[in-house]
Amino acid sequence: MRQSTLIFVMNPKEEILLAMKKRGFGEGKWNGAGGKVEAGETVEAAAVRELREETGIDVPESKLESVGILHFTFEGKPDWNQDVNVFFVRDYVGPDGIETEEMRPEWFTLDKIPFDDMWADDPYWLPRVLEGDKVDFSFTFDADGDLAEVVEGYVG
Ligand code: 8WW
Repeated sequence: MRQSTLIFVMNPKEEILLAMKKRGFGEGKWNGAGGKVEAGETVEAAAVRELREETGIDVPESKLESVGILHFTFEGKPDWNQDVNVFFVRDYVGPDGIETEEMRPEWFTLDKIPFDDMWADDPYWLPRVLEGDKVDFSFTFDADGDLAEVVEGYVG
């Protein structure tokens, strides 16, 4: 399965950095930074790279906290199938994210996360991760692109 990354930055005020995707996969949705792991690259190196490319925020790998894995199956679009490795960066202090060609970042308080303009699976797992859980979920989108099945795996 193709490996991808997804990175959420939190600041000391407990705000979360989301970015509006301006083009490509997930266009029109708020999300963390993220993208495909390239050949010869570790998942952590890919996470640091995507965060920098998409928001201008530069963190060392040591700041990445692995918070779970999401398995996505798209019944209409098997090319989109992927495993997404999710990371948090907590207590980030530094420059705010900047708008890039791909994304427009914005800080959100945790009670104002715009789930209506995010991927349909995000309400299943993002609140859990924000509570400190590690997650393992499998999500299936049907041929119409609607979320059709949710299976929670076991995280020891
Ligand atoms: N939150 N897919 C990561 C990514 C990977 C490859 C290219 C972006 C989803 C969230 N993120 C993603 S993909 C994010 C671009 C999702 C299905 N539901 N929810």
